[in-house]
Amino acid sequence: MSKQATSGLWDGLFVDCQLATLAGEQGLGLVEHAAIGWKDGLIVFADAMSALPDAPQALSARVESARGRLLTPGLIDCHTHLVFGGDRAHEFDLRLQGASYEAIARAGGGIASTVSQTRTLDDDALLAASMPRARALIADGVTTLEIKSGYGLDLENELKMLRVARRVGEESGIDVRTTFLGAHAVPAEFSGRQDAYIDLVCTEMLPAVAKSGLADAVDAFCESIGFTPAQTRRVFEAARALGLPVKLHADQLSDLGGGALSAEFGGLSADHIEHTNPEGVRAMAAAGTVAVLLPGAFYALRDTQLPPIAELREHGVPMAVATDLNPGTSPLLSLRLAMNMACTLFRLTPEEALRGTTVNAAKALGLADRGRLAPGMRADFVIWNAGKPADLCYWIGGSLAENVFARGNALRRWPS
Ligand code: DI6
Ligand code: FE
Repeated sequence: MSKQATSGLWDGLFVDCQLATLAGEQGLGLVEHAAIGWKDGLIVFADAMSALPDAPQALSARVESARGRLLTPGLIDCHTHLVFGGDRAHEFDLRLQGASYEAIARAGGGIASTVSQTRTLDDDALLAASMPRARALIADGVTTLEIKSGYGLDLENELKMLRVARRVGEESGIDVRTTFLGAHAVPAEFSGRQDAYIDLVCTEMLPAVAKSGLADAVDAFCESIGFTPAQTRRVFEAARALGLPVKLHADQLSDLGGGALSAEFGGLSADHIEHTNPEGVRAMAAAGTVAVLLPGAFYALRDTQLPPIAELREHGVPMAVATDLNPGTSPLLSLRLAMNMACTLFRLTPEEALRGTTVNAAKALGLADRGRLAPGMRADFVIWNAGKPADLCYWIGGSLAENVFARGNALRRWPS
């Protein structure tokens, strides 16, 4: 066939599927006896087979039956610290012996320990350390991944982390969104000089990061062991002046008004929010700031303060779910397991958990071109060894993804 003759054909078509399109404002948008077709990395059809404009073989040279299996949008992990050196397994031991996360951090462990281990690695070594973690997430359905810096804490090492994060995307074939988290902790060389470090973040690091084009957003760790609301505000003002959107590690260990602070700056999200008060929830609702729930950290720290789920529902704040993959408080390598934990620990419904890793996670990253199965969206989708959406939350761990498509490219051989 000449190129001319094939140019109208779709690149691929699944028939006999059960689609969870997530296309509506609510619910899962289930379509049975459905088909999905794509071309040039975008979805061209996602609807009932009876609505196909022609016979499947006439629409695409590559057609496969999904034999009734479930297809969903590719999962979006909208909060990770996936790029880092070393690990902190010894802190796991210490916590089991009774030490608190805060006490370990104050004694020079915690984030500072990962900073030392990350600074020693060059770009290639840091990439090599990070890729297996990315592959683990992707193998069970992740097609968009947010990665934060924050273990470099000087310009050179923060830029290195952001470069490596971008390379994770290039090497793996999925989309990586990067976030500058220079205000994650005070580096040892600024010990006792928190404000001087924030000066550096605002006047030197942020402008250079913005100029590099390596960051899509800016985050801060607003916490008793992190930065104060006043310091966070300075970071947000500097980000705003540079045109970068913000998001926040908010109210995880204490109520510092982080939810409201993120909302005040039109934040994409406020993350953790276990201690966020009703005023903060209302501010988030008004600003359209997404609540990113991180049950992996809640679990690992054996936290007992639940995020204000009922209030978030009542005020219609969109809820996302992410792994918070990091070496200290959430060494969690499965977004589906985070969904299971969100149901079991936070009492989300499986439907809320799936909206939380698709359409609402896209919103938390400011992305309108994914998270749903509809014509014009990126052809990011997963075919699951499952027949219904609740299965994705029900099974604890393991891998259920049979194949993962990012921009129409299959992770595994396809057609199979
Ligand atoms: N995200 C973070 O950035 C901190 N906690 C969290 O949930 C600390 C991460 C770390 O301890 O390395
Ligand atoms: Fe985090």
